[in-house]
Amino acid sequence: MGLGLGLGLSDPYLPFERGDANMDGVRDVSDPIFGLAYMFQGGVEPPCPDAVDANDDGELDLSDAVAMLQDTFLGNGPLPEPTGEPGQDPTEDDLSCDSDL
Ligand SMILES: [Ca+2]
Ligand SMILES: [Ca+2]
Ligand SMILES: [Ca+2]
Repeated sequence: MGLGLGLGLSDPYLPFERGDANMDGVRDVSDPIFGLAYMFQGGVEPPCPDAVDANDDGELDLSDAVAMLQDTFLGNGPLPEPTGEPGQDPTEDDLSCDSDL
């Protein structure tokens, strides 16, 4: 761990967009897939677990992937803030943008 490297990677207040599970700046089908892979297949740890918490209930589970899919394909959104552009989580829970779960 070199000093100055990875700046912001473990910042719990990193701005994020809810539902952008893989944090690539785009919300599409790859996000619920990313979330599901992490939750059920031991996939890559999300860079921002809070972004994966699509329904903002403080837990990562199947309902979050469902919420992402409904928002993306059925227009059932919007998801809880922050949406549209990266921001902070307005609600207190156990999730954050810290990469350590
Ligand atoms: Ca994405
Ligand atoms: Ca959730
Ligand atoms: Ca939250």
